[in-house]
Amino acid sequence: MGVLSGFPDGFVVGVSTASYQIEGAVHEGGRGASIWDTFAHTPGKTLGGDTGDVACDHYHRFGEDVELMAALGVDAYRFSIAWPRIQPDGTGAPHPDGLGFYDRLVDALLARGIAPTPTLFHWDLPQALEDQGGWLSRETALRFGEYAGHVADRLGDRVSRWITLNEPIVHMAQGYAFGTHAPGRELMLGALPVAHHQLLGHGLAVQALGGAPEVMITNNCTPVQAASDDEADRVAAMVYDGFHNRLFNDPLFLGEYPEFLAPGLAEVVRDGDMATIRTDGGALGVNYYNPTRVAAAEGDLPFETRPIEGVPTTAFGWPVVPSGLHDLLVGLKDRYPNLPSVYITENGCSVEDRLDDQFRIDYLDGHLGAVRRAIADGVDVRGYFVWSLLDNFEWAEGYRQRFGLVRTDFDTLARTPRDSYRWLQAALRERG
Ligand code: IFM
Repeated sequence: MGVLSGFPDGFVVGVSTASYQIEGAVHEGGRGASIWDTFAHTPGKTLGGDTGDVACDHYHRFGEDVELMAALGVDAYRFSIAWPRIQPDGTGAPHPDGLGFYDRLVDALLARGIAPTPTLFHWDLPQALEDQGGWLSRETALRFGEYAGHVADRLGDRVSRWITLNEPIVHMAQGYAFGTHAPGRELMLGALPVAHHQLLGHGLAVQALGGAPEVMITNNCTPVQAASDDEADRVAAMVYDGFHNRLFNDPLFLGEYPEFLAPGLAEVVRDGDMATIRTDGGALGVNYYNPTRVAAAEGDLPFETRPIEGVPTTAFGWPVVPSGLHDLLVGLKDRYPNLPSVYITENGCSVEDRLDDQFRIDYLDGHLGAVRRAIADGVDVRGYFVWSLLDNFEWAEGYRQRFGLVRTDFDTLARTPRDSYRWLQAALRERG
């Protein structure tokens, strides 16, 4: 059976990227500074001092990248829009050059039969908004709603599938709690308001997108296992699940925060917010990479992660557990009977720098199989996007971790398709 057989008609297969990770051209087209420009240029924050100044130079080479996708045969492309290109200071009239860039990208995709699937926020917040508190401030949620409106006004006639924010848990935890990502704040539990303000921004963006057929937030989800049957480890696993998964899914589908986290959010939640956040219909974007094994700990946080033994690991050291994706999807459906349709908006792996990447082929094959089984078990999964089209700037890890179906030479910026690209191309051709 072909890897793409057995999926429902219309199942979308796509590839995924993000603005700061691929675009470069950080001083062109009127773009303002983002928190990632600031962070990456701060000594010691990224591996080898790498920055996104040039990245894959997609800003200038997007035509070549669209041709790569067309030749691959994908149905859709998930990219992100850099907010500082649209509003250099995070507020006010949209910059025509910023809108113009994404307008041309959308037209180029449509001309090749590829459905544009933009994400409005993939972590590159305008620095000017961070200077006023960033996502710790309610104002940023309001500004996000306005920004979404500007983008919708320009692209809404041609884009029908939208993603509001990417992985709010990762942005909150790494950006505001631990300081390992921009904006580099180390507030630990003081970062919690960032969760609410991002979710509120999502709800306001849904309103601004005014009835677009498919609007979703993309949550990074992980099935959580307790490291042992001990009561303390089981409690630690529940707490971890609460922070990582339920904090961002419960408000969407249950209209409330997990009970143990609600008191920490009481000060920032205002009347009407939960109704703005709650989703009826729409869709959910899920990014899945691996399950997480958790044990009790004594420290600032009551849990710590432990390695998952006995499975292969990616170049990043992440465990490869395709069945975790099936279990995650079925678990979401069990917890939320009103779960809308789901898109796997990211799944993929970093592999050492080589063109014969059988490891990635096996990874994708296994995870697509897990999605197929979840559909057979009743989860309404409508699509699957590989992370990523190209090797790109992997945040604090710089350019070392390579996630691309296509290799990027970061000296010449030449793109070279890998074996995994050819494998997916053949599967898409066979599917027809
Ligand atoms: O590169 C990231 C992406 O920006 C968000 N999800 C996880 C990917 C791999 O770490």
